[in-house]
Amino acid sequence: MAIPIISAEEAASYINHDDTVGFSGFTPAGSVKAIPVALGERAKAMHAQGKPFKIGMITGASTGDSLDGSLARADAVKFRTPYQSNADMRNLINAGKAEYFDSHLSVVGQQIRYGFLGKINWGIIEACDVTEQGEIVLTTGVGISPTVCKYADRLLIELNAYHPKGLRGMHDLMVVADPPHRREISIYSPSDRGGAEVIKVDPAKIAGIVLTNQADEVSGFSKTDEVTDQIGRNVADFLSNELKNGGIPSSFLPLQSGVGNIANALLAALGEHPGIPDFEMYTEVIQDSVIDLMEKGRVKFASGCSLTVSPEKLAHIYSNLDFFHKRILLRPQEISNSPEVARRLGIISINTAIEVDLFGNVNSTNIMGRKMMNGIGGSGDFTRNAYISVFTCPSVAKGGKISAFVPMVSHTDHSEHSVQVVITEQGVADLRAKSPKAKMKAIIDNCVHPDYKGILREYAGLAGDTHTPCTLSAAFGMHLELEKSGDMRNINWGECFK
Ligand code: 0RQ
Repeated sequence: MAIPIISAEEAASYINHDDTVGFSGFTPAGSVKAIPVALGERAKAMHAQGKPFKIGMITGASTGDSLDGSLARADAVKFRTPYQSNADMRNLINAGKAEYFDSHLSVVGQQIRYGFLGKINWGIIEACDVTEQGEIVLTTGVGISPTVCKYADRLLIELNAYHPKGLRGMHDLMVVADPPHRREISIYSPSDRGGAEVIKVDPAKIAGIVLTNQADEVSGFSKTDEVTDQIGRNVADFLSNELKNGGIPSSFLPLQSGVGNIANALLAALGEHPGIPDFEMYTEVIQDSVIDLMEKGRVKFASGCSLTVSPEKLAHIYSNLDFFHKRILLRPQEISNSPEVARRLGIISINTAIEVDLFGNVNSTNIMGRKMMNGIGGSGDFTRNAYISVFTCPSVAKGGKISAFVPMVSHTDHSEHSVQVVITEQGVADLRAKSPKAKMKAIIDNCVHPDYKGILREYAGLAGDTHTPCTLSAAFGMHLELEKSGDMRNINWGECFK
């Protein structure tokens, strides 16, 4: 039976108000593009007729503007999970117009299977190839696609000619069994394969194929600056010292690093550092910098969930597919971010904080404790299970008006029990085997911006001599000062400790 070729509009017409839809991709890589734009238009038309139209959106991680942007601008989102980074979606969420639940990325697949997210009516999946036998070859991002294909009632495929069919073989796909039948994931080094090259479904489940030819909506990175470059060098120096001191096995360990400019800068710094041997990555997002280091022989292998690279870099990969086939595997986020595998391999995790408190608790998600930025993403999957967990951030934000270091974080994503090392452009605070008071000293001495060292030392002196020095009336003093005067440097502790 041939699978019908349909238009994006026809595909969108199959989706009803209140449906829950699972989407392919991870970051803009592998996210669907044509159908969600048509879906946004359908929602607007329904709203114009006075009819409700909102869907539940389950994705791998963030997506491209065609998906998150189109549906947010059409006010077509009932709920959204697990991670987003689109400005319109963020505004919708922070305006209280879409229920957003932030989740560790490794658990999304199992939450679908356990039924925690309700029934999945539709799966919309981007592929570079679909056979009449129902074999689906994914593109640049895997995300939750294997589970969605298995658990959604029906599927719609965007067959995107932009991506070559030769991508087949770059994916390592599996859906793990659920308790009490789950067995170990048989990955003992980043390049081990445990699963299949394709997703296999009953072709009758596919309601239609929409033909597209569109690049992933990956935006480029802004140029690194002196601060991000210095953070990168500090991370590289720290890891090189650990190697010298025997804190890390001499063969080195697989690396996980987050996304964004800091991650890009620190990978470049690691690549340049003579004390860092050639290394492997067991991470979720493979960025441009990883590809550059692969070509220099510095990165030997990268296991990830997505190939989130600029269009130029992707074109380069596609014209050298044989080279990259041997060096890249893309896996479902349940596997790329697996706590079991992260702990077995002993990965070094490096993620970014929005704010950190004097004891090493990290806020990565909520500005001033209440406005959602992106979500926790995979940072918790790796941090909690790393051999060494590192958090990086610039020591100040907004031109110095905000200190990244505060007496108490306004929201906690990673607790002091999981955060081992904090690194800014100022230096490195190694929090391992330290009491809260010793952590406080290490952070103020090594990571805090000079403008805030005196301010935080004064707080520490006033906060009491308990196990975890803290005065509740003053713990959010710097946040309150920011709201009052727009600059944390104006804090007057005398008023807070009255
Ligand atoms: O805003 O650009 O308007 O000035 O927050 O900060 O320094 O540009 O950092 O883009 O790397 O994002 C934690 C959000 C950092 C990200 C976070 C302002 C600052 C700026 C962004 P402006 P930067 P980044 C792999 C792992 C969680 C998920 C994760 C993230 C903006 O890294 O989402 O780790 N992490 N996933 O000015 C107010 C503060 C602030 C502040 C910074 N204290 N108060 N604003 N900003 N600190 C990826 C996946 O899981 C897919």
